[in-house]
Amino acid sequence: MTNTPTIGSTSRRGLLRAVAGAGAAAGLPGAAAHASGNAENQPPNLPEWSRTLGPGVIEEPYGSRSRHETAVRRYVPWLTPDRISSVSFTPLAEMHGIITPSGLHFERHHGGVPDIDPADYRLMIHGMVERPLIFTLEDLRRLPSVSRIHFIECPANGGMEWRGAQMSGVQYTHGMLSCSEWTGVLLRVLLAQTGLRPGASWLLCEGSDASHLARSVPLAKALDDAIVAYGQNGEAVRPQQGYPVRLVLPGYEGNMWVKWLRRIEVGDRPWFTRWETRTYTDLMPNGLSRQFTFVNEVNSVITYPCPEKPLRGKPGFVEISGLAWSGAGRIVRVDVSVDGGDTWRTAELQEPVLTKALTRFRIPWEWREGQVAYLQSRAIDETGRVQPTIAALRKVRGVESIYHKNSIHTWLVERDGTVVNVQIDA
Ligand SMILES: Nc1nc2c(c(=O)[nH]1)N[C@H]1C(S)=C(S)[C@@H](COP(=O)(O)O)O[C@H]1N2
Ligand SMILES: [Mo]
Repeated sequence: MTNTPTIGSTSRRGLLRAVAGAGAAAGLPGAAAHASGNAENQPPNLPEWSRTLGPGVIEEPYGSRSRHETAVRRYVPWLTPDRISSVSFTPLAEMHGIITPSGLHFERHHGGVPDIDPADYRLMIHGMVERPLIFTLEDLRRLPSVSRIHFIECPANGGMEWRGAQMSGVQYTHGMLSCSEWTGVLLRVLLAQTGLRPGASWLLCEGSDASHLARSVPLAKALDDAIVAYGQNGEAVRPQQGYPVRLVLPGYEGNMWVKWLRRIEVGDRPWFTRWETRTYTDLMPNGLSRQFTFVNEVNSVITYPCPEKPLRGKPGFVEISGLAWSGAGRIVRVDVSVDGGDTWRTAELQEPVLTKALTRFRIPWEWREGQVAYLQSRAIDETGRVQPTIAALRKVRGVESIYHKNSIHTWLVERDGTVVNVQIDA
């Protein structure tokens, strides 16, 4: 700060500052950059970090992000009280593109994270099969593999908002949502090895963590696109995501993606485990519970602007951006409204647009000084499903539910650019 830069004279600095000042008057982007940080490190000066040698490569065998990014975190202390039932949220407002970095993947553990030595790992497939088999991790890795990009969403995402807007950020309203490239063996390849006995129609998939989470999966899904995955974003699946092996059920609710997968039993009917009788059911207005809501239906949310990323009173050009997804297939269209759903414009979908994967959308907007806006996005998937309004969803589902809330979300942009979570009840 006090040392004078050796390159870039004071007079040249003065000149360029003046030009930048003119830019600010003309409303050029970047003109405001001088307002923050240490001016000594900013053009036309050579920054301090360019005048000494940085650390080399040997100190860090496994890379980490910039120390200036450590505020971007999934762990939310006030929402993660204990080990037995813990949860963390992906900070969606900070995400670029469609891939969730593995260190920011949301977590949901019912019995904590087991520490599994891959040498001890076994996957047993038994029940109504011709040849019961036990696979080691090596066995799995010898088999033909696939790498596919899919989202996983806990169906409790937004579950606190059935009666009204509560959470003050997209991390809390939608952050039990992540998207990774998963690598592994298609489950149908394993079932081809064990063979299936006549009448086989359901699978029980069980985890080896202390919760022994177990879910009944229709055989048709297992033979379609289910993956027994050992890879996540180019490396081994993370411990929190099921190391060494998890089940990937593209488009199906997150709780069925069994982590630390130990056992697959083939049968001819669902098992009605406590996870599918007591837990993951949807209480309907008539008092009955809907069971086996497998697919996460079409959904979307705007991630910029949002409560964590307000407009801070700076009027002008804004690229509205967000994420859309559907457990039923590809996203084909996303419409965006800035007036609470009175008028809509169609957003651009960013390539790649993949089936059962997060899809990023973008649309330009001019935010006028002091303009109050109600931002909404409405996604449509290739099966023709359209994201419902919260009022339409409540009409069918009531307000007693927790799971599978996929209604259109509203962010209120206030006159000063602050962004607030609200609901429009019509
Ligand atoms: N074995 C096991 N599998 C599990 C769970 C668990 O607690 N144990 N949690 C489930 C739930 S409720 C969800 S939403 C997802 C979360 O996956 P993630 O932690 O990789 O995000 O894993 C599912 N699979
Ligand atoms: Mo979940």
